[in-house]
Amino acid sequence: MAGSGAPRPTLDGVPLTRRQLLRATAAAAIIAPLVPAVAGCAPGEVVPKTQFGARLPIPPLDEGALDDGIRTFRLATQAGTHEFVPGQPAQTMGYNGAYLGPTLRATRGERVRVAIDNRLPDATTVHFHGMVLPAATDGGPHAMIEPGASTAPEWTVKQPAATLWYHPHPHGSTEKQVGYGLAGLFILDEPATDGPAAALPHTYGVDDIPLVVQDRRLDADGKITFDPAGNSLGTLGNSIAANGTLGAVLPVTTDRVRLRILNASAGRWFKFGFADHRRFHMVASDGGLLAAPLQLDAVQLSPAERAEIVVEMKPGESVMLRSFAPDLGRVNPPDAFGGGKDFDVVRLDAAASLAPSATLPAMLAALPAPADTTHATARSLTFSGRQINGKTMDMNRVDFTAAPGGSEVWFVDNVNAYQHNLHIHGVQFRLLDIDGNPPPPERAGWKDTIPLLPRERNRIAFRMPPYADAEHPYMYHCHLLTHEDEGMMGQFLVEDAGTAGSGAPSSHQHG
Ligand SMILES: [Cu+2]
Repeated sequence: MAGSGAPRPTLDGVPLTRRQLLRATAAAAIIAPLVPAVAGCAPGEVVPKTQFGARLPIPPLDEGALDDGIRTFRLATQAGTHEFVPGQPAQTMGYNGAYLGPTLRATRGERVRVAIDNRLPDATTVHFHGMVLPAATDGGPHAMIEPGASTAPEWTVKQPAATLWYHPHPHGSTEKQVGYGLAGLFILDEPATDGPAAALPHTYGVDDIPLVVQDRRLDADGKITFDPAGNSLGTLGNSIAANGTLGAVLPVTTDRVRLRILNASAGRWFKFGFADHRRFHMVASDGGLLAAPLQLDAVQLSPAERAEIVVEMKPGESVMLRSFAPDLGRVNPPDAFGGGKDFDVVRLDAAASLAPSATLPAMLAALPAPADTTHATARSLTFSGRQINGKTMDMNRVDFTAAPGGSEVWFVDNVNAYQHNLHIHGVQFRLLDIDGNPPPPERAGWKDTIPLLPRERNRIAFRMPPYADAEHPYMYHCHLLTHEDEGMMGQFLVEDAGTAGSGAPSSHQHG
């Protein structure tokens, strides 16, 4: 494509003839842009006729302010309007803006505080997804912030550099609040500036690009709608937004660009790759850097998972970041539950000349072997319907207690014919095997969320958070937001030996 200008536009992935192109361009000028029409669109079917051209917005970078040595961020939830389709404002929610939120950024070892004002008419929480922190600051469903109220959780960052995120977690209404736009990235850095990460593209918004990808279910007026009963997975959208924009284009000015991709959808699986099948390097999973750059032609993400990838570009070329039909294991037929479709996400347009980037380092991080499982506490979790181990979430029931820093091995079974996934609060874990087989290399690093494909058993290992608290539980749940809202969640307490028991979180008091 280089040398012949931009690639030929396509509709439904079929290259257009010059005559069709002229006709399509003329039509687009009249009804521009081609609006995804819901009428006649099967549940979960993405309408592919998005025109690409809008510049990809970059969420503002917020490094907070030092207040008595504490890196302090301010987030205000608010209602607003946002135009997914130009001229068609949709009601939305955002942090410090109408839709999505700033990218927060802090360094390992720092004390951080997030001062939150809830300016919504509804109660909310702010959960720090992937953060290793005390349960009382984690922003789970017990940490409700009433309309007009404020809170300011603080903790010390004690984990490797990673791309984490924050989002609401009010029990029963997480899908709506995330779906209306409450989500943002939380980037952690290492204090050393000479480690392998220094050789990765790291200039925010220039060669280090946040990419919050969501399927949106827009109606004919461009408004956000929900369809939790439309599919076993819950709501599947008909349009793909990147940082809140349909058909976005990223101008690339360096010969390597890093994409920090978050699947912030309620229920959709993505399998990200490039339309020309070029290979790229994955450098980080949910909880931090992989041991070494991993060459791939696609990486699949279930809701809430992240991947950092580095892709090389040539001057003047364009390439589409595409989601290919995901591999859904025993899903049958394979195009059920959001499978079977390719669709375009963001187009990367390289400038005519590109600034040189550093070569990727051969090694990225000292990734320790997964925790010793010999003396671990073993637990079994069976995911079925909207229940874990036959139980629906009860805010007043603690499902188990564990020792601070205790070694755990969990056997996690999905007995359904459709997908679930698993997220655990307050920890980063490692995937040991899937049905007894080693995990794919893209899931062999630090994880806080893993897909649970139909009738698969995933085995994971981790250490419990080091923070004892007999009152505030951590959550574990399916991150398909409809499933979570409908009760596919449980909770555990991390307590010192001697105080451990079972019962409602409120029944435990420090002695
Ligand atoms: Cu689920």
